[in-house]
Amino acid sequence: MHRKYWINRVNSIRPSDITPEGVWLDRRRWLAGAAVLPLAAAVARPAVAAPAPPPLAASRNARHSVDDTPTSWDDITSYNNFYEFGTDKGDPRAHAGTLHVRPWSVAVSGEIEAPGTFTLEDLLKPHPLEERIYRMRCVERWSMVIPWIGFPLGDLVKRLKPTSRAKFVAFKTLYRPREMPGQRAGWLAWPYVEGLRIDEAMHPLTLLVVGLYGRELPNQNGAPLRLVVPWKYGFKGIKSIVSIHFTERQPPTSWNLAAPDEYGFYANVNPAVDHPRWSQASERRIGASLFAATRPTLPFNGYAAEVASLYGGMDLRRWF
Ligand SMILES: Nc1nc2c(c(=O)[nH]1)N[C@H]1C(S)=C(S)[C@@H](COP(=O)(O)O)O[C@H]1N2
Ligand SMILES: [Mo]
Repeated sequence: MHRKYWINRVNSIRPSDITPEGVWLDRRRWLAGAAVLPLAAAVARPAVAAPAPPPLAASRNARHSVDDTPTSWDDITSYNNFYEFGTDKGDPRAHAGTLHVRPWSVAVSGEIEAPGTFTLEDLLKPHPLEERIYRMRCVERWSMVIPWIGFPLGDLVKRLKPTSRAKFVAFKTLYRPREMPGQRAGWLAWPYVEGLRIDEAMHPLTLLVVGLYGRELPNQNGAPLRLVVPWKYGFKGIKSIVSIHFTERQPPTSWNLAAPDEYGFYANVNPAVDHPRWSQASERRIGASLFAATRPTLPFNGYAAEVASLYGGMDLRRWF
């Protein structure tokens, strides 16, 4: 893949410089980044949580919903990973109010019949929205249960008519450092990029998401459009998407570029494959009572019956 096309600014950072997804902070880098954040927030608007977004109607798809108790709205919208707004879990809610999510457009390019640019409205128009309650598992070993609103990515892929050379789909987040203070720090090479194999993108569980809990997506959760792949670690779920690119070759992904020994392209949830620095055998369910919080990690995050066949012949002990 042509890195230049995807990455505006490549940083020569070592894995030890990278913040969570479990890693320690390089103190100088952190201080530099921390100085940027309050300043940006003060200039743009005070760092207070935005009001809840407008309601968004969608009927529940029970067949694709789990029975686990959903995590609270407060937890889902205040404990976030969105490094464009900072590396602390509370930073996205505090700072993402500065992001303008309208107007919004999405470029579709590469191996498809008619490359071009859609307004968000035109992109969404043909697709009926549904609610699906999915498990969500971060590689940092916490999990949630989230009532998303969206539609299958596969329906959009079909509509875009990929050529026979389209083997992968690559996604890009907005690059707008004026509104995304984290992009003025070197935590990752911006913009954030992610990708799926085309059969993963076509799988009926893979969602493009525009809302949660009966409302439009809060900025901190990736407004106005994000990806959700429930059997993979959360970092695959790229937020605030502005580009969808079809390609013959496996595209670069942000966390793999930052720490190739730690974060793979496939990143399927797997209790048997440990992260180099910690076990993935168990997880902590955010908001659950002390006794119920720690639970075993499920293969493919509990979606093995639906997705394991995608990986026939692959060595699941590797997550690269
Ligand atoms: N653009 C972008 N997308 C991103 C991230 C990010 O930092 N930037 N973090 C990822 C990670 S590590 C996780 S766990 C999920 C968190 O989604 P949530 O905050 O809605 O729970 O978003 C993913 N998508
Ligand atoms: Mo994550």
